[in-house]
Amino acid sequence: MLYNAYSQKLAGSSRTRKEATSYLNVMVVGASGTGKTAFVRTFCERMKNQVIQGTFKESKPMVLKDTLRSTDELYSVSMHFEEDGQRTAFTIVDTPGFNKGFAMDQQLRYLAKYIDHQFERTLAEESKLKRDAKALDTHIHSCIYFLDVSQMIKQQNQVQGISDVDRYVIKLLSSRVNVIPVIGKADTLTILQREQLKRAFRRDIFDMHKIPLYGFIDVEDDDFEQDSPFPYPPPPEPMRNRLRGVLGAESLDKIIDMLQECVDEDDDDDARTMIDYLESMPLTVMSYEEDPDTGRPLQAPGSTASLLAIDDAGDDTPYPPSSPMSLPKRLAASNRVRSNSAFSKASLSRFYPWAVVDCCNPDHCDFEKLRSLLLQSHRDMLRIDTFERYYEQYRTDQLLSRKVDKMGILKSDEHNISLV
Ligand SMILES: Nc1nc2c(ncn2[C@@H]2O[C@H](COP(=O)(O)OP(=O)(O)O)[C@@H](O)[C@H]2O)c(=O)[nH]1
Ligand SMILES: [Mg+2]
Repeated sequence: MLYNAYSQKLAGSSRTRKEATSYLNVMVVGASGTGKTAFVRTFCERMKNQVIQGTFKESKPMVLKDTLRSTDELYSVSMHFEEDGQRTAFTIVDTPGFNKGFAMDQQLRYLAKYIDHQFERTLAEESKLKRDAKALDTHIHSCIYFLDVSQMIKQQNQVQGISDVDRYVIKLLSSRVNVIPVIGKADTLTILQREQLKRAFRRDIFDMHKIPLYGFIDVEDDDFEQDSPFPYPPPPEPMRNRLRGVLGAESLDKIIDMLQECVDEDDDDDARTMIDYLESMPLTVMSYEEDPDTGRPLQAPGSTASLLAIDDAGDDTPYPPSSPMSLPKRLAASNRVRSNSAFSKASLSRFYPWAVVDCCNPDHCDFEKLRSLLLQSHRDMLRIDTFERYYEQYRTDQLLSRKVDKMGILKSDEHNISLV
């Protein structure tokens, strides 16, 4: 084990004050227009009050301060913050959206190289006689993959499985990094559509293609039915708070069964955390609506108190759909809905004539779930997995290929000598 993140027990209690910072690097990938950059901006906006002063750094100036633009090159935003006594040095890397065809292959190769390059830095550091105890952990611990929902919802609103492109990319990335798939722009989807998309995705990934993304465990078929003296499968058993089959993928049910055993027998917290994730994956997220002039989160005018005053004043004059209403007036109208709801302190929102949807409200989408997954519940698992699974694999491959190269050189030297 190496420096910084690895020289201590990754999630151990033996940290000294100086070593208490954990590194977490996350990359955002997916097709163009799926909401990646808007998500990065929303994430940064959400975290800004927790960021330790002076630690917020963008690799490209103005990416967060300007209005939303299309992403033409990879950039990162880094910050240090503290949550529940845990200090995290967090970096989020945004990438250009995929184009179709030849360019996509090039983009993918570039991403794979970028991820490998971080492993190479560790390998080079490990090989030094005198290692740098302060070397940073730059591994990409997780890739948040934005599914191309436009390719999953076909005519007549029929939900299909994931697109070939998404499947191809997720498979490729899963050989290098922990892929966490998400569905962006959740505000544009009904509850039924979200459920259908989730089920279709799980069926494709877990049952049909068995792609080893984050949380996937290749559970051997225990052939219960074949061993059973009864000709029929057992009746569906209740699993935690749901029935078998609800998630839409048999293999996923089996993985959860196995994890549940770990919870029941060993009170395994990691298994419990993983079940919580698997039961709601792919998570749904959305991003705040921007002020078109400044790029800042759009806010309904007035405070909650004044909005309540509007309600109290009984100002509920109905606006005919065609009546021209200024943006502030429309927002105020939307906010009347909000002021009556339990979640009245929304600030990262999208405003519709019938409702205000809030990125951070768990009833509206899984944004907060994803945030706490990354920064708290799964943070150490992601780091350990990256090191023990992906880095070790990279290291073994590299050392083997170097050995083969060396043998090739020796062989050609022998050949040259015999020619002399
Ligand atoms: N309705 C809705 N639109 C969004 C959301 N996130 C992004 N958008 C819009 O989708 C378009 C593409 O977003 P962008 O973040 O640039 O996508 P990227 O190419 O994946 O980075 C922009 O017009 C955004 O305003 C969202 O959560 N809901
Ligand atoms: Mg973008």
